[in-house]
Amino acid sequence: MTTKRRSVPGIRHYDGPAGGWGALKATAIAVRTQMDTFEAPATLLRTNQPDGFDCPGCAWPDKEHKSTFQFCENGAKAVTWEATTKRVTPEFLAENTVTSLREKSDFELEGYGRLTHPLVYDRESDTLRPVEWDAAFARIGEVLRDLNPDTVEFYTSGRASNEAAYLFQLFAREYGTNNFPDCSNMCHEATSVGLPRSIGIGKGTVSLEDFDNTELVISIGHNPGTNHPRMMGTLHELSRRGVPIIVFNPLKERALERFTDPQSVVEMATYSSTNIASSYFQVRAGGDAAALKGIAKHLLQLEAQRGDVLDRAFIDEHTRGFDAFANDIDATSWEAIERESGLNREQLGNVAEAYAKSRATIITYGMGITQHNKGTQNVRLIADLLLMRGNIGKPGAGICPLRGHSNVQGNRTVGITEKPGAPFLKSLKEVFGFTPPSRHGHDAVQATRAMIDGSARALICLGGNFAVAMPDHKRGFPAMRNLDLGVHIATKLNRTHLLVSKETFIFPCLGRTELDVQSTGKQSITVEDSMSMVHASSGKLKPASPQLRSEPAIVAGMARATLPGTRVDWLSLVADYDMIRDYIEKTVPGFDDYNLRIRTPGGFRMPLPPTERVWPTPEGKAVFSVFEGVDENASATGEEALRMVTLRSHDQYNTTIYALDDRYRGVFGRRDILFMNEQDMADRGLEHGDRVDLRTALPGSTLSLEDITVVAYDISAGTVAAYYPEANVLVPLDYIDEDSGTPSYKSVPVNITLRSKEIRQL
Ligand SMILES: Nc1nc2c(c(=O)[nH]1)N[C@H]1C(S)=C(S)[C@@H](COP(=O)(O)OP(=O)(O)OC[C@H]3O[C@@H](n4cnc5c(=O)[nH]c(N)nc54)[C@H](O)[C@@H]3O)O[C@H]1N2
Ligand SMILES: Nc1nc2c(c(=O)[nH]1)N[C@H]1C(S)=C(S)[C@@H](COP(=O)(O)OP(=O)(O)OC[C@H]3O[C@@H](n4cnc5c(=O)[nH]c(N)nc54)[C@H](O)[C@@H]3O)O[C@H]1N2
Ligand SMILES: [Mo]
Repeated sequence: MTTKRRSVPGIRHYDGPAGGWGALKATAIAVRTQMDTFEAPATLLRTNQPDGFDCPGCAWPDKEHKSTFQFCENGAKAVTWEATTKRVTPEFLAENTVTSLREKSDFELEGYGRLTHPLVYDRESDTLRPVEWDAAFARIGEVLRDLNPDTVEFYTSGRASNEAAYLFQLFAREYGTNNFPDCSNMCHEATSVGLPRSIGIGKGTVSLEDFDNTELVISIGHNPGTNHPRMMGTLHELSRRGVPIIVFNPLKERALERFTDPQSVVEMATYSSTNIASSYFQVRAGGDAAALKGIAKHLLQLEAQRGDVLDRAFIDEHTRGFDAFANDIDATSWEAIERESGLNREQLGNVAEAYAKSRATIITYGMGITQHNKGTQNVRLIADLLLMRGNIGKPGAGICPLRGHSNVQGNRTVGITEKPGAPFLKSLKEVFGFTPPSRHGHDAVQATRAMIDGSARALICLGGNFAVAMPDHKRGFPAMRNLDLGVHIATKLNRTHLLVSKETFIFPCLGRTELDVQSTGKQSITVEDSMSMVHASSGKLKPASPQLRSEPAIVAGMARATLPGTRVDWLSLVADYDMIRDYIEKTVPGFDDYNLRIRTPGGFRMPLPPTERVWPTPEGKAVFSVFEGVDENASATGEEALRMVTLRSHDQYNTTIYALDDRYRGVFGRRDILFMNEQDMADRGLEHGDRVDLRTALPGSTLSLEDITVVAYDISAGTVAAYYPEANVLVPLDYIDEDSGTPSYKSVPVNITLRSKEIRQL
């Protein structure tokens, strides 16, 4: 539909491909505004090189970590953001009260630059003041010793290294709790819960080589042009080889349509681009289960006609539960599938035909699948579809969850989990000599609930921006301020730090790009990427301030001050990270010869039994699931409700806002946007540029977001989209996937009311 539109400030149609010269220009701007231009080229060249540091941007792997510099605009932004020359000095903090800083936007807060000193909140002056490291540790120890360990929450954001995360869990478990809310709980928890039930392990099964051998990629609910830009090189190559790429996404995302590879001299020189998606299906938000069931249904019908579509031998030998799965698919009506997915039978049939033809298929997925109240079941349906044709454990095929933070998968591997298994606890006890608690702890939603009801008294954060990343700020923010103690290990100031508790400490830490020297010399840390490759990372830059300490050193400092009778030799561990890795090797399976193997370029792969068709499920087989019906759980109030998804812009890293543009979606200098389908707008009498209020359309909810501007966009009918974290105020805390606890950030029913026809001037 093309109606003539009013002009709205900051909104321009973006016609070009993704990538290309625009990406180079954006990188140059990031470097110019953040970094010492003298150091920038050398730093960027060390990203993801064998002797360099792991890019803090995303968890997409690198080809053997040996290739020459892989250009990635958003990787470069992540690096320049950390390697910025801007500083939050004690003078600055003396002049700006915490109350006044809370008035600033998230964008401004992080924009002040790197933290330089350990800080304590001084209530009298309402400022953050420098404090001596040891005095801070001693006070934290005193407070923690007085608290019941189960009233303390230990939050991890997925940028922490394996070494830091391992020490963090060791500290908390020796102290006495399994309260480990972590960013994974808001992200791929549905994968961590769903995949073990289906294939026995909560990780993806594909490697980069599988992409070289695949015949079909189905990409569901992720936006790689922004969030995993190095994946675009892979998709670009596949498309040029003629491998079909079928996309399911409610929004037309430019990078999934057309991409100019900045590594391609010819494309850059000729301003040409490559089409990425061979077919693009604008599924309704939350309609993926219906779509997947539609594909499975057509596949079963083809099998009935032809008999050669299912991999019968694989199903018989390697799986359980196929009949129940197939019966449910048979019983699901096309009418329900079409209604819920927003796609028709013919479209889904075409996907099934392409799938039936491919001898090796990969399905990739992201937050569009997991952040729903049937997220775990969505993940399992993807596995089911792959199992139908034996697409797990053979070259060129498999399941590929696109992880979030660069080491979120590694954090989980080394023990950041609120539900530790008995073997892990047993080995901790054997190796360290203390008895770790076995009662389950809190995940992110449970931790926030405990903070709200007052039963949690302290929050210790290894990175991240917990309060802002979580749903329902209206209840979450005051809960933070009600705590006895808040401790934040961070590189930059953010809103969670400023929601000061009775006592608050902020500890500035080294980032990935910086040199980490301990008493035995230079240290490397290790990380695990989305494809289970573990490798070393070593920063080279001079630290942002002489006061900075490494994350392992800070965790060890707190542990020593809290646990007078500790069984762990914290000082030796911090002196030489090889020793931390030796302990990881002794207590976590899969790290044999850890220190040796990370010294080979490219590192090593963690064990992935399903790739060899070994299924560590209780049944010893891969297990089909049954997704009852096709619907999300939500029963929206009101006929008119639309389903809101919350999105990342191109210029943001989670709650870190690099700049206010979202170039591929045609938004410049603002974020107060509601993307809307033109028919949905017309049905409600709304025009491009109208200002509206949103209300969460769930029974009993009073959540609202005021004054957001409607922008006509190519988005599926019934779906609207707004930016994260601004729209988190509309997400109820209890609106979660019950299986995994993941908040349903991608399917919040909302009602829209017109606020003003006047166009907001920027
Ligand atoms: N530059 C940059 N890189 C990042 C991040 C960042 O913020 N910035 N964040 C990191 C983290 S922690 C993560 S988890 C990943 C996130 O990476 P993604 O999974 O790509 O995350 P989102 O931006 O939330 O985008 C989800 C995509 O899903 C689509 N979508 C929404 N709802 C649905 C649905 O119901 N069905 C389908 N099929 N699609 C849907 C949206 O239109 C959008 O294109 O990226 C990581 N990398
Ligand atoms: N509505 C909505 N909400 C969401 C999502 C969504 O799609 N929609 N996505 C969810 C997802 S997938 C995730 S992963 C979470 C993200 O939640 P978090 O991981 O908690 O948030 P980040 O924004 O990544 O954290 C940014 C902060 O990390 C600190 N930091 C940066 N680098 C380092 C470092 O090297 N070390 C340390 N110690 N600190 C560092 C900086 O102080 C910075 O302010 O948000 C979730 N929230
Ligand atoms: Mo994430």
